[in-house]
Amino acid sequence: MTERARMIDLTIPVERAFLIGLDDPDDDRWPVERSLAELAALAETAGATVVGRASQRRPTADPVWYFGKGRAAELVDEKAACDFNVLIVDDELAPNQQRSLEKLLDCKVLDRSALIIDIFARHAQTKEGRLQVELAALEYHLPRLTRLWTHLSRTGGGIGTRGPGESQLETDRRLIRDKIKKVKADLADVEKHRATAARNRDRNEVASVALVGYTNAGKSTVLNALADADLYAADMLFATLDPTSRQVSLPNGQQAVITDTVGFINKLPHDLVDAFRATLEEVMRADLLLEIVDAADPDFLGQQAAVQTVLDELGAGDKPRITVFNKIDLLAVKGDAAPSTERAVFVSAVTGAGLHLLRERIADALRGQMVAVDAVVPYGRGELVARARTSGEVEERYEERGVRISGHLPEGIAAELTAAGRSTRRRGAVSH
Ligand SMILES: Nc1nc2c(ncn2[C@@H]2O[C@H](COP(=O)(O)OP(=O)(O)OP(=O)(O)O)[C@@H](O)[C@H]2O)c(=O)[nH]1
Ligand SMILES: [Mg+2]
Repeated sequence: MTERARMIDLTIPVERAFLIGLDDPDDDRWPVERSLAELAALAETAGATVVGRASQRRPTADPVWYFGKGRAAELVDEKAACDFNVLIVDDELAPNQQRSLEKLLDCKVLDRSALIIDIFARHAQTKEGRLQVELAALEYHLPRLTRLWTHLSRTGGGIGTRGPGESQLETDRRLIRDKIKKVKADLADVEKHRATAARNRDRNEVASVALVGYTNAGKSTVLNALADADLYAADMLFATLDPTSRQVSLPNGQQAVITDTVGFINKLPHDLVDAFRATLEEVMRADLLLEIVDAADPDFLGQQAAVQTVLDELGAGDKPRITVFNKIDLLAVKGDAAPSTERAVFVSAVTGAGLHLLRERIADALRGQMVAVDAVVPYGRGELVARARTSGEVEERYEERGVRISGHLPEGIAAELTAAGRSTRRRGAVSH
């Protein structure tokens, strides 16, 4: 059992890492140096020390050696020169590529996906987050069991290592599959509870806004600034994993719930996207997305493309969206050089510049999704009037029959108001 537990523990001790990546001549979006710089940041977040890096110009990976065979062989000399004890590859490796590199270099070989899953495992706080990461780790390791579990078949078979017609490896795979089933069932349980909470929120008719964006773009800092909150924000990758919501007052008096969650990254492992799908989908049900972009990052366009890829994968690529170019305090060109538009706002979450305009744009965008109402609510329904006041943009006038509410509201509460108005009229008609 302890052996098994260790198998799925991705914790990396302090290690001397050497990074390698492909310099794809057809990809001008992510130059290899930038991708390796990001991989170095990931490696350091996971606790490794980066001691060197190398790239080879080729469009696709060699099916056996990742680099070409000759260039891969040179890594042996590089290992001797900088004394690395782990090789980290910038793309997801097939199990056989990983094996051949491990044999060649006689050290551990990790890929980008394993690294990202490791960081997620370190940062997951909630039960749901931990289950999601565990699921991703199990799914990721299932096809790679041959390498990880070799010590179990080291005895080379024999009595007690085989079930009827079943090798040890197959038994191990079955155990992992059983574990996956169990984690999925536990997750489904946790998610059911969250879905109920979400439905209750929907019934409250408070508009919901979700923050999305590349990791470290400043999502948590923006939410802190908008909501005067104190969420964990840090100059590190994947500081936030679990969704956190805060209520924010907009300039028109409307309230909105803004949710911050996990950031995206280039080549985000599919196993993670799948495992986090349920949480992310809840976020994606929001009325509006705020895409936070680190305007001071030289790769912000590539980051936006990576974010778009994940949003498309989640089926949220076309959702109403405001693009928030953050960190303008770090730009050389200050001030109004790039004027904000209806769907793009320039802010600094640190200095507060542009935040008022952002609040107004959020209110405008939410108003665009509301319907016009003009209804008289009976005086006995004060609770409905109070909800209308914070759900949208309305005027209240006190009339003889009740409170006249006119303006714009989300569809659900608008329908309730109209129904309440009608029922008074009906009651009135009967009594006459
Ligand atoms: N100079 C400057 N730094 C900022 C600004 N907004 C955020 N930061 C910094 O950027 C770093 C990342 O901010 P976070 O808010 O943690 O970013 P995030 O998008 O939530 O990141 P993850 O949760 O890790 O995906 C922190 O060090 C922030 O202080 C800004 O407007 N200007
Ligand atoms: Mg964050």
